[in-house]
Order: sequence, then C-alpha cells, then structure tokens
Amino acid sequence: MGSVAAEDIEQRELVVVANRLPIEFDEDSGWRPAPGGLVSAMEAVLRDRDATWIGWSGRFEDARRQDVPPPPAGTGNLQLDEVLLTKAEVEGYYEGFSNGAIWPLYHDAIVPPIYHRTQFETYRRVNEKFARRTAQAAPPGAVVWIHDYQLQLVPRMLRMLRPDLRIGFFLHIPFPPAEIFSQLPWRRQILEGLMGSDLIGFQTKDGAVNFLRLVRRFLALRPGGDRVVVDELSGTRTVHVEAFPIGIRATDFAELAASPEVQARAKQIRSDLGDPKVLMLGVDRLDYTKGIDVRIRAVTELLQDEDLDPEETVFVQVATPSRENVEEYQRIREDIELLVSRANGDIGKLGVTPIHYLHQNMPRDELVAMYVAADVMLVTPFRDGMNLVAMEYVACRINEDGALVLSEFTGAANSMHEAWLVNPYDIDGMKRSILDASRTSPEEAHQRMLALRHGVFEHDVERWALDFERQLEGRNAR
Ligand code: ADQ
Repeated sequence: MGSVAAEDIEQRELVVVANRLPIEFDEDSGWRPAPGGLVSAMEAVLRDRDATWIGWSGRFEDARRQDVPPPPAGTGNLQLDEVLLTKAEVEGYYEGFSNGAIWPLYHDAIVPPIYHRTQFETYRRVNEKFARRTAQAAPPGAVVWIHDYQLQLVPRMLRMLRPDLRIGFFLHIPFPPAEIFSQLPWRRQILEGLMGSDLIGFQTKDGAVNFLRLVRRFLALRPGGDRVVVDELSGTRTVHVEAFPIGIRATDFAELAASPEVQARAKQIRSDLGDPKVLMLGVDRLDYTKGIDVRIRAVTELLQDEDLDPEETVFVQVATPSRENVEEYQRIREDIELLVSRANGDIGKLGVTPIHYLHQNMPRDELVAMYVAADVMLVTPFRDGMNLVAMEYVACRINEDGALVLSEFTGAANSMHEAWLVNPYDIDGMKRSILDASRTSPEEAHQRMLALRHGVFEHDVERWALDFERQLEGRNAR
C-alpha cells in the first residue's frame, strides 16, 4: 500500500462522537470552547476540515425551564449535533456507570468501582441514543470516530443500524489487565460493544494486549497479531486493535510560550511568589487518579525536613474542578485541601506560603505562563491513559530547561524516558527524585529537556489523528 497524502484524508466526511460537545455554556460569555483533555486534543484536527461532532451539550431534556439557550449549529467547518439527556440519564450513565464503575475500574481500581444494575441499564440506553443520533447524521460511507469510555457500546449498536460506515473507537484512558477487567458484571457486553468497530485504538501497547487477551477469553475469538476476524451473518469482518499514543499540538504551546505577553506574565508570577529559587508546579483535573495528594505529601516532607528550603521553594498546585457530583471527587478534594492547609500551617511563616493551591479553570495563556515560570513540573498519577500536561510543560520550555518529574504509570512515561520517572506509591523514592530534579545541573536539565522536546514535537496530535484515520480507512502501511 502506498502512502496517502494528508489532503486526501481531509476530504472525507468525518463524524466525531463523544460524550460532550466541544463547547460549554457560561453565564457571562454564552457558549464558548470547553476545556479538557479530549477537546484540546481534537481541536487541532478539526480546525481546517468539514466535520460533525455529536455529543451532549450539558442541557437537560427535562429541565422545567431551560435557562440555557440551544447551542450554535456549528462553529466554522464543524457542525454541532446535540444529544439531549435527562437528569436521570446523566446521573445513571455519566456520574454513575461511567465515572463510578468504569473510570475507577480502568484506573487499576484505585478506589472501589461501584456496580449498579440500573446504572448499567441507563448506560446502555444512553449509548443507544448516541448510536441512533449518529446513524441519522452520518453521510453514506462516512468515517465515524467514537471517543472514550462513556460510549463503549456505541460501535456495535451503530454497526447494526449502519453497516456502511467505517467505525473507529479510541479509548483515552487505560484499558486494564484481565485480572481487573474481569470483575465487571457486564464484561461481555462491553467487549462485544467495542468489537463493533473496524479499528479500536488504545493509548498504549499494554492496553491493546489486555484487550486482545480478554477477547480471546470471553468472546472465544482467536486474535492473530493485532487483528481479530469476526464471523457475522453478512460474512467475515476484521477488527484491528492497536496503540495510538496521543500527543499535543506542540507548536501552538511553544508559540504561545514565546510571546512577549506570556514571558512577561511568567516573570510576574515568579515575582508575585517572592522570586523563589525553585518553583514547582502541578496542574491536573482534581481527580483521585492524578496523585495530587501523594505529591503534596512528598513536597511537604521535603520542606519540613528542610531538604528543600521553605524560604526559597514554592509549590503551586492548580486543580481544575471536576465531576463535583461524584462522591469520591468530593472526598479527594477535601483530602487535598486539608493537606495543603496543614502543610502551610506547619511550615509557613508570616509572608511565606510554601504551597499555593488554586481550585479553578485557567485560560490557556495563563496556564502556559505557569509552565514557563516553573522550574520543576510534578506529574504523579497512580494511573493515567497518557497525560497531556507533561507534554504541554515540555512544549513550553522554549529555553530547553526545566525538569519533569513523571509517574511511570502514565502512558506518557512510555515515550518520555528522559523525565525523572517515579513510582507514586513509593513516597521516599518520589522525594529523592523531586530533590534530584530540583538540584539538577543546567547541563543535565538541558540534555534531558532537549530529548523530551524532540519526542513531543515529533509525535504531535496531528500525527496521532492522521495515523488513526489512515488505519481506520485501511490505507496505512504501518
Ligand atoms: P485528562 O484526565 O483530563 O484526559 P490530561 O491528559 O492531563 O488529563 O489533560 C488535561 C487537559 O486539561 C490538559 O490539556 C490541560 O492543559 C488542561 N487543564 C488542566 N488543568 C487546567 C486548568 N486549571 N485550567 C485549564 N486547563 C486545564 C484524558 C485522560 C488522559 C489523556 C487525555 C487525552 O485521562 O490520560 O491524556 O484524556 O487522551
């Protein structure tokens, strides 16, 4: 097979299906682009092409009075197609089954997954809603790209309704080993749902291998390499299962980082914080998978024991509010806030606050200014599909300095070998690495950052999307 020019692929009709539309409603500014991992990843791919994005807008179908106006029909070349959900559907499908069962299960069951039969039933019904909507909206022969763990039943449902479509599915979060996945009461349905795809993409090879093992065990199919042949009434069909590690639009971050405004803002941030010798930074959605708590513990101990000088070190943790209706998220927020206030109470002095904690969303340029300002970036999840924050930090280090401390349990660690890799369960090991990273010589920091930047710019999000799409159309010579 020959290689395919990027322009050919961009001519194709593309339908993206995701839990949320890439916009959200704000009281003051109305509809605006939504923040978050998936949105920042896909934004770049959709920028210059005709496509439809199907997803929930955040509006409730059964709200007695709709305070929120309908979303726009599109932005630029992107058509927006709203799926309306009821309050009960959002509770059962999203907060319940997706975030109470699948999310913890797929992240190594760090907190116990909760299985409710009624919630799975709602998940199934909502997946059906998405499948029907997509079946209506997709032009004949279109390429449909379904995203993430909330919609794992959609591929099979959609194939039944529209066998003419090319169906791809990408999972943004980890896919767990059989020992963990097998506890799911609806494991068969989930596997069959995903197998409705022509292509199933995972962040890592481990995820793909885990999936193939499960298909063999529970669906009695025999994968050959990364392919599985499925017998259907209409004949046989081949499902490809592969790793497609996601990236970021690195040049966008680098350009923003180089702008005079952001450079000035970064200086201002450092000066507002008292011009510390070492500025450490954490940026995460407030989620129990991200290891924010262990990171704060490690830094606190280092400051307490004065391995790090509390007068010359500042740690800033930015935590985006997330899934605030789910109980475990309320708990982790309380834990983190207690840790921060205890640490500052114990180590702080009048005019000296070693740990700054911001529980808020940040505009992109402010976030980039933080990355530019920080000497050491702490990314310590217990488990993470990829982790874009680690890559964003690296892309913003235009002077090729700074140090990244990265959990080995992130997908990103598979390619970012020059980071200070840590096991977040080993607090002493993590303390040693944080210390080492903050005391590293400029030469070593430079060498490591140079290599990291090479990887992040080489494997950017456009390449990820193009790779996935080529493979989905069976035109990739990989
Ligand atoms: P997330 O779990 O959301 O993504 P991550 O990959 O780190 O995690 O992406 C977070 C995004 O949100 C980044 O682009 C970051 O810049 C942005 N962000 C974080 N805090 C912010 C703040 N306070 N204000 C504004 N923006 C903020 C899921 C998976 C990951 C996977 C991605 C993409 O869990 O493993 O890498 O999808 O596939």
